[in-house]
Amino acid sequence: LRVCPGQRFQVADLLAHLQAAPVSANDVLLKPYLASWDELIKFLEALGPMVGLISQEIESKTAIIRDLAQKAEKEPEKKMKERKRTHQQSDPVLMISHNSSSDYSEMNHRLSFGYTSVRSMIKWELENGLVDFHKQTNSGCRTLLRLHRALLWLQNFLLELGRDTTEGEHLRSPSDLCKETYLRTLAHHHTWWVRKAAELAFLAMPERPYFYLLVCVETQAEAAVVLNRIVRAIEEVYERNEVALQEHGMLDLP
Ligand code: 1PW
Repeated sequence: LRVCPGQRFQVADLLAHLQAAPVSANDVLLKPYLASWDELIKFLEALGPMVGLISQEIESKTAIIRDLAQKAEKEPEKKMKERKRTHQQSDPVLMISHNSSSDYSEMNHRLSFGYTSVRSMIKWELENGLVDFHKQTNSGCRTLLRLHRALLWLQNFLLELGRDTTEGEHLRSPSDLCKETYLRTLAHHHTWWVRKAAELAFLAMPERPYFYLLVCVETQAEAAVVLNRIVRAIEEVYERNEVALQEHGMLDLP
């Protein structure tokens, strides 16, 4: 992946964050997940003032999860210290392993607390009664679900944009692809007014050459390679989150 000088959005950074997110067999680390969103927001902002305005909503969603994480940070540290103390008293073997900071069990303890990963967040919020299944709150879980739904739209859009059609075949405009994928995915979760605002934003979407510049390529074939790598990385993250949310009956949180 090429570096684009003087550009805020860097496709290599996006890919690095996306690839850093999957952890253990089925979990997603929240830090790189939210960092991926930071990069995706830069991408959206580059698409014009209307799209940028709408993507501010995404930014506020990432801020909600980061705030929750910050507030909960003290809590798990306290608990972990307690856990260490009890282990040290009862189990000399564990005591030794717990003294090494690179130890796996330490990492697993860390992973299972607070807002470290998607699954630890779900566990944490359920245990602390923070998830409301009947009315709207600002839980991390319902906020993640909003980001999750938006990610499916982005994944679909980038997939269509990266489709390398054989020569001579007509390439459809990003604006059309954006609208079509939006109606197929995220629009189902939006009110009439939000849908109209989104559709308005799509009208002002730039043409393909502009997208090529954004990901530092010159042809559709090159764009297809870059976009497919991004799409595959998004898919991995999306699938894991889909399963985690679904396992906890959280795909319809209000
Ligand atoms: C390329 C065209 C522009 C795309 C930019 C990103 C758009 C995706 C989000 C659109 C948000 C529009 C305004 C707010 C919508 C919220 O109602 C909705 N939020 C999301 C992220 O879908 C649901 O969140 P809520 O109201 O349940 O807190």
